[in-house]
Amino acid sequence: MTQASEELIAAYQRDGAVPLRGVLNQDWLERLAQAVEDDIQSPGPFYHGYDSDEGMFHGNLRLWQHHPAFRDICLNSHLPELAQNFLQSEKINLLYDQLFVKESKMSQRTRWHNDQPYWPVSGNQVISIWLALDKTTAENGRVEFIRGSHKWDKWYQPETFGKTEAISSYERNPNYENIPDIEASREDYDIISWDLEPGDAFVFNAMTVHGAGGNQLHDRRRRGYTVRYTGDDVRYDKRIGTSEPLHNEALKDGDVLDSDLFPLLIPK
Ligand SMILES: O=C(O)CCC(=O)C(=O)O
Repeated sequence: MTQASEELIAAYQRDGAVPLRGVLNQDWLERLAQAVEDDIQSPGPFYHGYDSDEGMFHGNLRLWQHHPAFRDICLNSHLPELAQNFLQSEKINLLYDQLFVKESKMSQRTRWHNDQPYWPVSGNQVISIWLALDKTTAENGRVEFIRGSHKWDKWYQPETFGKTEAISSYERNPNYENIPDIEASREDYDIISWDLEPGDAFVFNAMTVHGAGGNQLHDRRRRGYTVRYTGDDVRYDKRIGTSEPLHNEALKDGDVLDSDLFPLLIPK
């Protein structure tokens, strides 16, 4: 799959999230599955997982800098072209990649949030491709989205993920607001999601509000691997409260992203 249909691109623009089928072939699935095991055995410096009564979670980011398979899928696969399709952009930069492994019986939710408040970038052309490495359903924690929330222009205060979710290690940004308790009043929101087969993906805008259930199953993992790309209108913007691992000493506010940390992929 290297091209998205016009209907799907229109749905992405309207709803802020769409499913994309058959993004990874068997070869990619096997390479990424091995890369995930390698990272679990020997995680890179941005590991943020935990093992608790609620089960085991393995999270990590900027994996492309440490493993050839992650590097290849981010830089040299059909994904940059897919991102270009959805963003209708002349250029594409890699922002970063991130791994979310919910092992079986990992009951912790991924709390509701939108992504761009975490990231030191401004602009509308910021996209994530969340790749399912396992069959992903409501039972093992598929990602859910609020339809159209990318157009709310709501900047929600970043908080730490995981067990200690009440404790924020992100600096408070006075221009951000706290996210409402969406889980407590789900019926008030237009929540959308889709079951995915291994190799399918969710494609979503960085301002789309999303979250995910825990993995209730005892016999299936939920390995999700997200690659994030940016387009023409994106500039560096190191706002208060953004994620330190994405701060880039080579850039100042207002710069285009082209740099070692955010490589320009299209045009080559
Ligand atoms: O996989 C998850 O549980 C969360 C994914 C997510 O928030 C993301 O990719 O931005």
